[in-house]
Amino acid sequence: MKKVYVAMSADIIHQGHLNVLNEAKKLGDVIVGLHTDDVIRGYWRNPIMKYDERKEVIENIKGVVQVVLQDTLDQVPNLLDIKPDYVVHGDDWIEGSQKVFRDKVINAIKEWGGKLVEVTYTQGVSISKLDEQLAEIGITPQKRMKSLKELIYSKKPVRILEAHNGLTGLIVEKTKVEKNGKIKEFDGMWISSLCDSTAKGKPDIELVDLTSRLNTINDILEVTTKPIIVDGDTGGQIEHFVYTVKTLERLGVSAIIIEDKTGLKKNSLFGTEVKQTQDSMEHFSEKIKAGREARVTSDFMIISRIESLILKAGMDDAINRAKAYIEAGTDGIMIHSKEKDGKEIVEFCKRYNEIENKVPLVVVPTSYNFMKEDELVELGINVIIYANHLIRSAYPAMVNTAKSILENERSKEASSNCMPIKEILTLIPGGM
Ligand code: SPV
Ligand code: MG
Repeated sequence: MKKVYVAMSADIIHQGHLNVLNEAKKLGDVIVGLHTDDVIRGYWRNPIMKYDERKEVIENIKGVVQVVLQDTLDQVPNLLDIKPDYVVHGDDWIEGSQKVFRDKVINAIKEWGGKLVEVTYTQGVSISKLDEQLAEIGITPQKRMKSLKELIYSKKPVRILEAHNGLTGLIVEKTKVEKNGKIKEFDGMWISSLCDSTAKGKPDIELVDLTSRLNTINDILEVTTKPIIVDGDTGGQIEHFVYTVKTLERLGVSAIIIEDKTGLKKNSLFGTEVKQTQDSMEHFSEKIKAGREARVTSDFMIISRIESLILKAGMDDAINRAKAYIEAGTDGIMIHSKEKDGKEIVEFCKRYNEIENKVPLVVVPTSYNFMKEDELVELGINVIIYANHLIRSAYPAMVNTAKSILENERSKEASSNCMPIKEILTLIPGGM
């Protein structure tokens, strides 16, 4: 029998996969190169089914004689090993980001006279489409809550973007780009105190109360499935904080981040320009402990945000606080900095990595925005939060439109910067 090689992720099996495997079967014994969980994470997201589960499914498909592990997107290392007579693939890789892998395969199999057979792509079904359909079905609070921890312990970086209403939640949920053969998207949402307050026309001073914040959170929960991290400001009084933890956990929020400040909270990006007071290490540790005791499951994460660098209390203070908060049982540390050169973040990370019982590390690179995700991951950072970028980009666009209407005494000029009426009408499905 001839050997036929088919590479796939097979995360959700659909008729497109069966079509490719059926065509492969006609040519000989089918060997499936099954992508490892890391490969799937590398080009997209956490697989829904783990490698062993996917392997069991594929092994039981008629015509498949063997499943081998494929630990790179590139098939060539396995092909050199197996030297199949045929490689079978969908014809969707002739153009686009997967083309480089196709070229490599053609080059490699030439050596032993192997042939590439391309099967017509099954229109209307794809894993990303099925994924969207699954998202439309929705998610339970428990499943959503757990998903952040699962991501943090399996993927680097976990990429989070600010959302302050249902629409921005949908943007975070759905926006995807394809780059170098990888699908990039955000892993979850940050409900920023700054953006939530700004969207309500209020200052970021813990003025917008929990009930009002919960309205925003609920709007986002209703139309999305990705994990949510809530900016909990200082967490307030310990006696109040325990209730906040219970409420958020019950709703299916994945984490709350509280900052070690006390008194009237001002936004950290003001730094020392305004009066801001750091909480004592001991009192804040008590708050963390109380929050931990209040939650029902350990799936809900309580993350401690250190303000020592913002308030110029020094690197030693920041590191000592990290150790104390870890001791108090925090599930993660967020280190904040408003320096543009990123140097203090680099230094903090180096020292933080030496802490033996360290927990996942979160950053908000608003000021040191020149640093790329790879660089931050290299420093040991697990979660990157883009904390305010949707509202900051929307506001100037809206002001320009308002000004244009005033200046021109009509909306014609402004319309070129607006989305077409047809698009706004159909943006949210179900309106017709
Ligand atoms: C927020 O987004 O509200 C934050 C992050 O707390 S920062 O504005 O940088 O302090
Ligand atoms: Mg905030």
